[in-house]
Amino acid sequence: MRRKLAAGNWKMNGVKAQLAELDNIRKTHPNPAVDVLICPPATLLSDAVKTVSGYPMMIGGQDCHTANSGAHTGDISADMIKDAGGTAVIVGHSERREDHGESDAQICAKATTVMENGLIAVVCIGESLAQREAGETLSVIGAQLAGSVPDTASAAQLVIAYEPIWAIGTGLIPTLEQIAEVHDFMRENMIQRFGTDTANGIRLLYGGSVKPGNATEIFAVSNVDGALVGGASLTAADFCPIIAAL
Ligand code: G2H
Repeated sequence: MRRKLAAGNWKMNGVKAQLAELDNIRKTHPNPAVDVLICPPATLLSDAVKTVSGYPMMIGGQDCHTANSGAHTGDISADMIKDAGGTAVIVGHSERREDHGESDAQICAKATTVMENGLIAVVCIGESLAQREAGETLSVIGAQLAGSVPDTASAAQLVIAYEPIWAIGTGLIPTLEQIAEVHDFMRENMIQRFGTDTANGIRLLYGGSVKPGNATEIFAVSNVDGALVGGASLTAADFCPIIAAL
């Protein structure tokens, strides 16, 4: 049985004062049956790990390099995230794909490094509005899964987040039927590639404008095992009801 996962992606938001909200999330974490992951900016990783120490919450990175160390100014490695106490890393978020031109092959290499370090890779995929309107959604998702998910993936170390680009931070969300179509497709794709046992253990998250007001209906969709939440993960007041909805 897959454990539900509520993952928060703080993006480039938060200085030390933001740790008070992490503490509030820790204190009011409403559902011990749900795994909770918060990915703060790298500057807060160590402090965030200390804040949740002893509590059933995970802290993770938002990106990493493909290498564990080296001459890569400004980058951070999976090894460093692990050393700081992180247990997961988001890779391939559409903002990384767009802002930094990351390709599926690079994302696959990053996910591989994350897994080799014993961490969970949260691999993000999703179509643009133009691709959806052109009827290309499932072919885009299929190509991104093939290109971004390593062959070495295991159920324990792989989470896939479906984040339609046009739903990110916009307040727009796909219809429940559209979410179901993509999530069912992703599950079947994973079954074809990794077999039923592994595929049925991989958690598939929906991401893009998840809020307390829409979480319950999204989480009722087949093959939705949780959410990757941006803006609404920044406060306990928003994030805890989302956790509770799982
Ligand atoms: C999608 C999501 C978090 P938001 O990027 O990954 O952000 O919930 O703000 O749309």
